[in-house]
Amino acid sequence: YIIKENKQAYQYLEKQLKRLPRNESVKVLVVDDSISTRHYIVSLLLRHKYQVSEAEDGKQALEMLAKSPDISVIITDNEMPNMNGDELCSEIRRLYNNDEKAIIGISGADSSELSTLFLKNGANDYLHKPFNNEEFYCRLSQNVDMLQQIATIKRQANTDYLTDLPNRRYFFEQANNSLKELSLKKVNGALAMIDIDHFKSINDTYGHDAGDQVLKGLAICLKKYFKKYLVARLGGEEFAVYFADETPQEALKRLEGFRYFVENNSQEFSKEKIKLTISIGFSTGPVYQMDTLLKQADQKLYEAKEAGRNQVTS
Ligand code: GH3
Ligand code: MG
Ligand code: MG
Ligand code: MG
Ligand code: MG
Repeated sequence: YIIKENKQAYQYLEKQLKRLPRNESVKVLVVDDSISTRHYIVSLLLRHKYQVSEAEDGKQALEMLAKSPDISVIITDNEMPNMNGDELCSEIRRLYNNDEKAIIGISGADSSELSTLFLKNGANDYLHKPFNNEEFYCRLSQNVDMLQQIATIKRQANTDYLTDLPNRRYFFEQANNSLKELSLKKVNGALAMIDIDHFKSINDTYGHDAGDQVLKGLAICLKKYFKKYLVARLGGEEFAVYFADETPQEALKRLEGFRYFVENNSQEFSKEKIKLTISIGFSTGPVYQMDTLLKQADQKLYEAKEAGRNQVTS
């Protein structure tokens, strides 16, 4: 019996220990006008290694959120001067997405309507004072887990699995947003489509795994070479670079530099040196829709292929 109990205690401890390093990266903001309550909650959080900030009212809380965008959990009292907890909730929800920040309301007031009010105004959870410490930790860690799971799913939805580059979806979303901004300033964006030449024959000669390796290698080079810009894998052996704040001359110079680099640096796969070249289609102009810009770049890419590949066409 003792062994069994110890085993359970150990398992609990292990689980807690595994949590600790993760908690260290979670920033929690405690909002309460009562210093003693605030410090009690802060001490609970510190015991579990959370990063903690404090605010004594809603106004200060909003200022801290603006200053520290990485605060992901807000624990708030209800009755406070100037702005109540439920008002703070709706203000936070107006300013920040609810998949980025979790709010837990806490109050000692004896009203069953209060938890409803908190939840209606966008709180994720509610605790009645005095609360059980274990319940506090459970509710907190469930909310933290939820935020982390959403972040993981978002990252996966926006990333190409093979190369770890942004995928087509993310690329279109970001570039379209950027083009919208550029259209207001009457500034042109620019887009390059990059396609590996005769990639099919690389697969045929060295195998599909080698082909995958070449794609991964090229993605690493792209990321380094075009660090300042938005790079993505559009699909297959096609990549794209979006230039938001660059002259066409500079963009073309960099693209030509990259083409030259690829031609002169072979990729290695199980001791085989694989040579490859790329063709690039470039498009720019007063066009503020990605679809149109992409069609134009695709046309230029086609021309580069027709003209003998291994070149940049604009
Ligand atoms: P071109 O110079 O005209 O672009 O010729 P290409 O052979 O590069 O173009 P094509 O469109 O004929 O063939 C593209 C090939 O890319 C066919 C497909 O099997 C391969 N491919 C697409 N996605 C992947 C992938 O994720 N991994 C590997 N290994 N091959 C891929
Ligand atoms: Mg209060
Ligand atoms: Mg190709
Ligand atoms: Mg093709
Ligand atoms: Mg292609």
